[in-house]
Amino acid sequence: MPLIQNFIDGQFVDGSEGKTFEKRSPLNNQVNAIVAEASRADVDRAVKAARAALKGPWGKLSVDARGDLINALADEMTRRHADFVAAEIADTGMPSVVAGPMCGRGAANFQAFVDVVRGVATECFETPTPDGRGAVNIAQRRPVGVVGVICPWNAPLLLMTWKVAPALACGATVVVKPSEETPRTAALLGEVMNAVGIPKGVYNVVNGFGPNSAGEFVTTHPKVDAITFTGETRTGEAIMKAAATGARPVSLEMGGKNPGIVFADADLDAAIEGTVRSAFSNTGQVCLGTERVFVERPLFETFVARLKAAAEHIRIGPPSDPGSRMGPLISREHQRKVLSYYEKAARAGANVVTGGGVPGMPGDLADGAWVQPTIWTGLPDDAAVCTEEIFGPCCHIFPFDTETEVVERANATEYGLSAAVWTRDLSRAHRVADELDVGIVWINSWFLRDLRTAFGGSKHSGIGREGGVHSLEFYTELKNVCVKL
Ligand code: NAD
Ligand code: 6OD
Repeated sequence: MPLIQNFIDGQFVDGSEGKTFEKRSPLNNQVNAIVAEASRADVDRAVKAARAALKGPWGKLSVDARGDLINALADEMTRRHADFVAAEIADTGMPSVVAGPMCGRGAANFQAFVDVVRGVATECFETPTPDGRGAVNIAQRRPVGVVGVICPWNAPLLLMTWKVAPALACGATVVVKPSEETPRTAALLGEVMNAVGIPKGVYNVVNGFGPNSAGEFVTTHPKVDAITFTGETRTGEAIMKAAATGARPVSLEMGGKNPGIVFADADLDAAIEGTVRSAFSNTGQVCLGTERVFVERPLFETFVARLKAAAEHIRIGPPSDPGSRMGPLISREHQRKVLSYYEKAARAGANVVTGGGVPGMPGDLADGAWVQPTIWTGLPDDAAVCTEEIFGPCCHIFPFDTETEVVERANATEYGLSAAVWTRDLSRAHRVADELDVGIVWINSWFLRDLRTAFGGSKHSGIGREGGVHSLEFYTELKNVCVKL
């Protein structure tokens, strides 16, 4: 049975209290790894190592030298792509068509932020002085310090490196707490860090859970200078409270209940293909997913029939089946949550267009966390399945009649992460995009990413923006140096 250890100060280590926990495969619910749980003392050691690295060789590297090392890391990740994919699949049960591109984003994240940091200009003002000689003000960007990185399980390597890459490119150091469900790729990245010579202490990984475990130990540690988090809104609120002690900055990327809006003039094939992805990709475990789909009335029946056919065409299966396009949910616990919404929808009187249960799976797969892709119609906007984030492969489709009405209904949620708008009328697309209370709007596309753009949510979906130069606002602090000439 593989043992997944913590990675502290460049070394793989067990928890100092000898505690471990089991990691189960979502495919069949069998234990497939033992994970060493970090104690408060281990987290303290990781934070001290990260702080020493800040002051040590890492802190002394020029931006270019640091960039060269990080690019070497990205190259080594690319060389070991298959190992990362295998690790991600072992933790999540994703088909390789899902895990492959997600893991590719690991290396891409590092390369993108090296480019950003190398290319960024610094602010400079010439200031008049009474003696006429003047002064210049130069804004220096200093690394924010030791960053606590708290990660979710739905796209483990992608989302972890989305934070670690800009932190390192900016010269900061990190203590990462991967999700208890997905410890493997964070550990593997430690191996790659050592292989390319990233100094010890720059990247640390501590395993465990949230409250009274590694998550809480990281976020309450007084020598963690900033905390970046991706996960549920409720967890983000707890982390923000922890960060209040010491007035430390937080960056929070949280939940969503995102709308897809399909106007009758949309390219129907593109809208169907995009909505299949936005509702069912990664078994619906994507924060940007569209669990609420609004379709203009003249297109409604056709759209529902086409999406039903497409959902029923998705091949569900284990990663060993090369034709599989949808894996299980992350765990039996998450399966219970998603199925509870499937039951709530049925009880509330939804029309179950397709799915609504568990697919029949052969052999020991029957014990896995499988659910059917599911589509509902007929519920009011305020039904629980239409307002609460389910994080499963499901969506409710509503008809709408006017642009004003659909914008109002799309905005009637506590979340504000993203939206997808499908129309051939670009003036309308711009008007609607302007009116939506979200951080990201895709027009005639979904999850089309450019890593230089601002990424984050409004309302309960997040605080702050990461991506491109926006990440620098979080991972660095400006120091103004005024030079009298
Ligand atoms: P989660 O909030 O349950 O857990 C996230 C991480 O926080 C885990 O590592 C967990 O151990 C840790 N944690 C839990 N309680 C903690 C505490 N009190 N203190 C410190 N750490 C704590 O989220 P999840 O279930 O892993 O991920 C799914 C959620 O993430 C969904 O809501 C999804 O929308 C959201 N998400 C958002 C984005 C985004 O970019 N906005 C991206 C991906 C996922
Ligand atoms: O693409 C990204 O950078 C990103 N943060 C994606 C988030 C996906 C959520 O599941």
